[in-house]
Amino acid sequence: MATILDAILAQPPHATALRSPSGETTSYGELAQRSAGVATVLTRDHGVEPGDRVAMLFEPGPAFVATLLGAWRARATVLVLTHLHPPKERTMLVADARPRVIVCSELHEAAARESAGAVPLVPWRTVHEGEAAGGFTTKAMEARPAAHERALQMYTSGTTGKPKGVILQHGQLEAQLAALAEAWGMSSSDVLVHALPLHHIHGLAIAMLNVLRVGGVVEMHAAFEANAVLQACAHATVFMGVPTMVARLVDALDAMTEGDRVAASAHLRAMRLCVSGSAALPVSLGNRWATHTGAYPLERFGMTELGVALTNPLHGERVPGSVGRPLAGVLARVVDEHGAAAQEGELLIGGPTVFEGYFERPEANAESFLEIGGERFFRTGDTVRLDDAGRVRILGRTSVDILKSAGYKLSAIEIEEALRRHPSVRDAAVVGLPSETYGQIVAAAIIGAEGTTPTAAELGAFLEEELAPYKLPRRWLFVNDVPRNALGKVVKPELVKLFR
Ligand code: MCA
Ligand code: AMP
Repeated sequence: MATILDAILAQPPHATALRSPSGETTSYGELAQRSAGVATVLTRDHGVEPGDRVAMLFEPGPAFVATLLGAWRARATVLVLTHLHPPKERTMLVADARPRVIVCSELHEAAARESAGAVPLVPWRTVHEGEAAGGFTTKAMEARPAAHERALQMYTSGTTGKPKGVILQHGQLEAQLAALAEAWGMSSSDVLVHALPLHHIHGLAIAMLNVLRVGGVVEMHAAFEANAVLQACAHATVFMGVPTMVARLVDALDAMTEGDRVAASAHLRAMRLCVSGSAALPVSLGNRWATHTGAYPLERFGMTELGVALTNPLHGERVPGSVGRPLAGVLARVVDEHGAAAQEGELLIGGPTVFEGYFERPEANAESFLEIGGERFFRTGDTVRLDDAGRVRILGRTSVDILKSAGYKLSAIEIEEALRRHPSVRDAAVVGLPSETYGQIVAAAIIGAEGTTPTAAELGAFLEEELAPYKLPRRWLFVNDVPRNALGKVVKPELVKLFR
């Protein structure tokens, strides 16, 4: 089986792969050349062996993509770090993954150094110097990972305090993107406006690699900015985003003068595909988007562990509030609490797109998979309902401790544990409050330690050092106690009501 790396390296060398919003381009040939340089430096100068993990910290752009492809040419497993994390969180991921090296851009060298511990750094400039020093080794030019080798280790929050490393093999990633390409009609004529973060599978694979795999153009934005994205849509065919981005785009369209809005709407109408995913798209928001663009967004369901598993059709009826049907090759089952087939219950996914397992988490791996009819199924933790036509509607998570805010999956437990590390906090309980724009907003109820009066400003500042900004509570409640059941466990649905 060919891998995504094979597909990208097989694109016509002169064709444009990447474009910056200001119009600088990088060709597939340049990516091939640069990634061979990265592979040479990693293997020759840093002893990276097949199966090693390589971490990377870059801003979006050609060096990011060349490093990803170069690490794959060295047959390493890639861990994408982000500048959005505070040093403590990055350090924790590095400690868990134990990469052989961290490759970093000049911009993020200080941040990478802060999180590296004893792990050697490979600053981007040394890749240039190393390339110049020795040329490319034949080994780096020719090496290719096999389908069963590990491609990515991506961290996702779970029902424990510590994020888990999701291991995706090259074959699994290829199976995910091959099915997507077929369902969404991806081709080398596609131009994607890309403004998603790259440390999650949505931005990295579902959007970016999906387009590069078929020889299209990715316009990479450093961050999401609604007006810049709308401008870029004038010369693009595809946009993919989370519902919060859809909300920001619709707000920006509403705020335009009529002339500007008519022009922006015309560009959006000319695009062939606008996808919303990572969290539920409110139907009212989907309808507002359709009013401006002439089409309801194509909503689909995905997970870090699976890529996209279910989708509405490219052509044909997109049912608001539904995430559609399984992609080709994806096996979907709905089971009740006893594991029996049901119309409503937990969604299980099997087939070649399902990840290998969590990195060094035997217990999580034992709990996460079920065998049905000789087939391995992953327990998604999502409660769903099947309609008579076989379409799936997501009803919510089976655990109240998993939140989705602005498309990011968050663990309430992780945020609570961080809060409890503050000396003025005796106990903390975190819940998600419903929000049209963000899906859920993080809210924290705090029980202060005796003799203290913690404030939101103080706890917010403390948490900024501990957790990514998108995990920080936006609402606070200072209480003597929280609703609990007879066993003393917090009753979170009752706690949510106290924030109203
Ligand atoms: C920002 N704000 C928020 C939140 N985020 N308020 C409440 N909850 C939030 N989560 C507020 C800020 O307080 C601020 O308000 C204003 O919004 C702007 O903040 P800023 O930090 O600039 O926000 P942003 O940078 O514009 O971020 C919004 C975003 C970002 C671009 C939507 O969250 C994002 O990139 N999300 C994508 C996450 C993602 O890629 N998930 C995929 C995971 P004020 O102005 O009042 O100060 S993979 C996955 O889920 C699976 C596989 C799948 O299916 O795809
Ligand atoms: P992540 O771990 O960040 O990959 O998030 C995966 C989770 O996002 C899924 O288990 C769902 O709970 C949620 N999700 C993704 N797409 C959708 C969607 N279209 N509608 C509702 N929830 C979604």
